[in-house]
Amino acid sequence: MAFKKALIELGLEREEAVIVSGIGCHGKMINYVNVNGFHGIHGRVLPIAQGIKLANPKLTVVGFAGDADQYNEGWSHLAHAVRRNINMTLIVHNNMVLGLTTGQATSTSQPGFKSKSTPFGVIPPMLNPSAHALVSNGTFVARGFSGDMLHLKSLIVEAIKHRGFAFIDVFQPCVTFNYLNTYDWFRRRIYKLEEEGHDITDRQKALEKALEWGDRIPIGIFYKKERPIYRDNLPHVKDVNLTKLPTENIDIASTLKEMM
Ligand SMILES: Cc1ncc(C[n+]2csc(CCOP(=O)(O)OP(=O)(O)O)c2C)c(N)n1
Ligand SMILES: [Mg+2]
Repeated sequence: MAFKKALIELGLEREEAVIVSGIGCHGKMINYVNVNGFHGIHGRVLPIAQGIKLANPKLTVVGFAGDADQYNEGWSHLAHAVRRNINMTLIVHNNMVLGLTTGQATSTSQPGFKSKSTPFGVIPPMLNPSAHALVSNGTFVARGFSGDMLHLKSLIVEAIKHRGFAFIDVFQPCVTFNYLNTYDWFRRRIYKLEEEGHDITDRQKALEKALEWGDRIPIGIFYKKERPIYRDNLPHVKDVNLTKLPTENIDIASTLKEMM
């Protein structure tokens, strides 16, 4: 709903947006929003979404991934997408559990979380995606909560408007399998960065805030910075829509032969 409201607020027409999802409960986004969609494979939302944006820069591209999807299988893609700074948005539905496969632990599950895959409780510490995006030179790093839909909508609007790679980690409690990190659990801890005068241009402070976890957990924009997008440094294709290039005179027979 937050995403739909963001699209309406931005006045984007259906054919101007493409969403890409991975595999998991979150992957159903493709079926819930009536824009162009590509249901990808597990962990590979970013390669697909970045490819679409590189091929056709006119499109607004938004990737939707799950926490296992992006922070387990797709973890390394995140750092490289963040530093590459292709102009797109990634929204991660972080329910801190593998939902679709019925309740195993992910890399953002809390230590001690007992699940089918961790009967004695999760042993290692959690990964911190927002801090990871900040140290990987992210230009837009934010965190939202699905229990505050209008706040989340405003984050999505700002993310899509940002010229560069925008990343939003969204706490989206799984009411079926995550008995620890529930809506109530988050509501008791969450506070908004903008209500405490956080300076979104201060990277050190952003990192300090991103590392905060326990009785108080911040949501909002941690950090925002303008930096040339990937395409700006490719003068020969900077303003070219690759999907419009002629293909009639290209002979790929020799390339195909190499692969035989
Ligand atoms: C390559 C590959 N490995 C494993 C799976 C099995 N699988 C299906 S969904 C899923 C992850 C679901 O967890 P998450 O990404 O957190 O999404 P959620 O269901 O919680 O939204 C996995 C591992 C798969 N489909 N493909
Ligand atoms: Mg999940």
